[in-house]
Amino acid sequence: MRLPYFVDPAPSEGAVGSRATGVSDAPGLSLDGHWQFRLRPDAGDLGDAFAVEPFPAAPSTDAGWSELPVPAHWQLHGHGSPAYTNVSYPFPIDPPFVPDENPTGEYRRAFDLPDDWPGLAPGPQPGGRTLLRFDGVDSCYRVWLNGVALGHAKGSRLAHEFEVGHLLRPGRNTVAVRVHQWSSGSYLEDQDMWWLSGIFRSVTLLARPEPALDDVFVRAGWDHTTGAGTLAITTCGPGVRLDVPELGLHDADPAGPHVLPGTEPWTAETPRLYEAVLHTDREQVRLRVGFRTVAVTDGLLTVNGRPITFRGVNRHEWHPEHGRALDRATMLADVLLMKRHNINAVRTSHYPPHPDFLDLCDEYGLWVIDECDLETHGFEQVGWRGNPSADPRWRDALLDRIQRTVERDKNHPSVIVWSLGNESGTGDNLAAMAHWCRARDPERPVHYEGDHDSGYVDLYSRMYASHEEVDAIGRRAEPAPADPALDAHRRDLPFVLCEYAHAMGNGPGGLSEYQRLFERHARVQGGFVWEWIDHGIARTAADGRRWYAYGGDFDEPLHDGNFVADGLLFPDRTPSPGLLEFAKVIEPVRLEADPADGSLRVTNLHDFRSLDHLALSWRLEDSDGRVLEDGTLEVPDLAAGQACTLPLSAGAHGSPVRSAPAGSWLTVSAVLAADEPWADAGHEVAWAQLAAGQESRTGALSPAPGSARGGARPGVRPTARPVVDDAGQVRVGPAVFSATGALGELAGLPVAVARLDVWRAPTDNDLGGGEQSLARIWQRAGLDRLRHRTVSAAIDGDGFTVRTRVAAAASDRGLLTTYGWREQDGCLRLDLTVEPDGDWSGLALPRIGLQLAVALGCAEVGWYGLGPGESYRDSRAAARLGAWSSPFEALQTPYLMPQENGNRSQVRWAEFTDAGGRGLRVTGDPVFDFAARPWSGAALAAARHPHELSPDGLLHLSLDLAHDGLGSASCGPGPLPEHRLHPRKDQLSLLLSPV
Ligand code: IPT
Repeated sequence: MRLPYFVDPAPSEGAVGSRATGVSDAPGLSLDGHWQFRLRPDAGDLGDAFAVEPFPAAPSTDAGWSELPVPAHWQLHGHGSPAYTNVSYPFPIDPPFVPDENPTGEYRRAFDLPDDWPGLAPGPQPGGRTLLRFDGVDSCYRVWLNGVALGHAKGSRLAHEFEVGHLLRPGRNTVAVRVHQWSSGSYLEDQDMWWLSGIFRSVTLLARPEPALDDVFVRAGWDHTTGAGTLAITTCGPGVRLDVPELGLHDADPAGPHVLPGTEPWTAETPRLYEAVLHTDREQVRLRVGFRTVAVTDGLLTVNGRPITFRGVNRHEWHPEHGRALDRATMLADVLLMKRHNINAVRTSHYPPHPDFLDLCDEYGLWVIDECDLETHGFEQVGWRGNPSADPRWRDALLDRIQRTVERDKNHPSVIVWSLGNESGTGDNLAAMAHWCRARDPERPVHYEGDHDSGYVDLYSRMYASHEEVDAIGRRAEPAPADPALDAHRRDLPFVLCEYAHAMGNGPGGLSEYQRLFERHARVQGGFVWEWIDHGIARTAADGRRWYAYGGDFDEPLHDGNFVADGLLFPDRTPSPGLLEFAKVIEPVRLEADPADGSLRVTNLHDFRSLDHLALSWRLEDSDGRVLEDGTLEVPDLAAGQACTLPLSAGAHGSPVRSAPAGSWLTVSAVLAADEPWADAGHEVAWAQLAAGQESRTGALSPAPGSARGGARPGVRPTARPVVDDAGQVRVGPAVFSATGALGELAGLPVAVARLDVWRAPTDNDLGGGEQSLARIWQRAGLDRLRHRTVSAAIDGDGFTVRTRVAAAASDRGLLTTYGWREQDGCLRLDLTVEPDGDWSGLALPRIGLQLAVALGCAEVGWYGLGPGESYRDSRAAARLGAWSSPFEALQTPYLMPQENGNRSQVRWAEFTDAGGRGLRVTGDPVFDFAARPWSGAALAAARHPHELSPDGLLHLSLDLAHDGLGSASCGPGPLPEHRLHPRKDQLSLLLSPV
């Protein structure tokens, strides 16, 4: 029995061969807009009537019709609901079959063909074909024109064209499309993303003259030994001519090859494009040609003869309202955000993007690994039994997918690597895809991470490898595959991390350490952070607040929760702290100021570009952020990869580093000297800071004492001793304690909580790894449910000393805590000592600090320390020293799943004030970390979405000695050993005073 087309693994029927898209002057008609639509619950015997019968001009609601925009996903327009799974198929693994419950959307619309459409009107227009083009339909669809079935197709993110010229008539025509949510194609489209259906990219009618420039293949290389470009364009027939005016080519034979001395090469750093026109008597096609040669040479991936380093991201297409139906403005926003954050590469995980995105990558300059629309990850859950990658029945489908990818995108200079797909196990069909790729386009390497031994690929690729493993690979010391021939082949390949640093929630930590490995080992040619953007779906709460849904928010029976929210951008494209950290870590210029001799080391980390597009400036600020001195530095003439040292002397005062006042800080900044297409002059590309001044010998990034606003300084006034008042309360400076040591009032503010805390609301990374996760380990140790036992509370000379033992139920392990409270210069001083008691071996703490909750309607926070954004010990490169202020709410980072956030590090002092400017000041001796929230850590941990949190009237402060690292264990390694917070005897010293 013949399988229904949507179940048959065969790719498509009736569609013409795939081809590259160029900008043709032949007529086209967009069919985007409002279509009539109805959703049917299954794909059973539906018949052709909806497409064949004349249909009313307006949708007839009685038959279930309504309007739906094209392009769009029907689930985002009230028909059915989105569903999210990562690896699991949301239907039984029964290939190629899909359940009877198969939501099927029927689309139809009428359109009026322009009177002068070629082939229709009488007169001189030549005839030719007309193609009906679909740029993306999820997941399988059948097409009718004027009631005549044309064929069907699968491959959601791939283009298909159907020949319709013979069916068109003057005036009104109709087109109808039936789209099935589930098909055999769904087995090949198990990417980690929302299941969203429908016609989500454009539909266009394209006149194709005769002869037509239907497909062209531009090969534009660049010879780094001669500086000549080579241009050879394959076209579909004779009579095609080529103009590239800038290169002196007029009416040339496109086939060439044309050797063009003095051509400027295309690179992601210098995206030089040449306008070219191909023409026949009937058609002109505009192309933008970028000359570059990609090769794997001596074990390195090179472009134009030089090795490159990917500072990349994995990009899914996402918009919080439109899903994967992106407009050009959104694509441009992505490209600009990437360029402005020093990103130079994109892996189009895990399907070819909208074609406009690649045009933008060509234009603005991004290296692209263009990935085929293929993932069969769910078969892993059944031991890869039945995996289409290894089953001959699916070979045509897999080959069709890579062919449609390569054919569509082959003329983009930005595309330098083809990727066969993602997480599809391994098998002969993948190998066949690789062979086809190489035969069709020998000039681009082939990538596929799932080929662990790299037998049929040209790059050795791994995902989420630990720093240690990357280091071993960098040294070519990785374990060998069983087959020595494969080992020899793989050991000679360049290495990339196609995914690393899982940007889920707070994190990733450890980016700097990865970057150092990329710089240390030539073989390690960088990587692609997972991933670019959180795929949250915009929703509005009853109170009007906007929030972002993730898996489970649509009552899906099977889902993977917030694993879909793991990007460097929030869904509305606000950069997360992770993106700011990444931008800093991957700066293409490294500035390192040396306090010892007042010099600046400048390293040009570009792969191609000199520094002549940058301007260098410096600024000396005092500890209140006042600029004491500033100036510019001459930009050194450094070729890519070179470094030099500059003296930092400035102005009449000589070297700002050595002569500056104590507590001052120097910031050196590299900015764009002139406008670039992707950012204006003045945009900061790189910066460095260091402690200046006589007292700062180390230059370590920690604020020194000396701020005018720093409040108390030790030893200015004699200390007032604690007194016991009539009520038996102990008064210490601005504080009132109970006789048993509980702080009840501080600076006139009622205190609800003031005690040691070591817990944090688990981050996604703390939760990663299931039973092995840090959060589970901490929970098993009871760190989230510590009990406090007061051992003693006594006035002790100048101070009031409270000793407690802090421990969890059912455990004999504890923390001996001493709160040394005393008055100092009108402030309350706390020396908090913590000492582990019992067996803590192998256990790290989430944090150590004072939890302080006071009744203050906090409105504004100011501090001197690292900022302005949050920072953690293994994600702190982007934080700079300064005097910062922020509205209280803005200190919260709205991770889609609420979790620990907002920590400010290395803080000398902080002020928390209400609308009237009154409140609390905290000064560190020397420094502390803080987070300030309008809700408790427990409330933060319990909420599933940010809008569920409401202020409880208290200011909750975490005043911390330290935090555990963040790591990237939501998918990948946890914090590095040096970033773990193992308990040991430690002390935190703070001064608390009224503002
Ligand atoms: C990896 C996937 O390739 C990617 O699509 C995404 O799901 C990522 O994980 C996690 O967010 S695969 C995983 C088994 C490492």
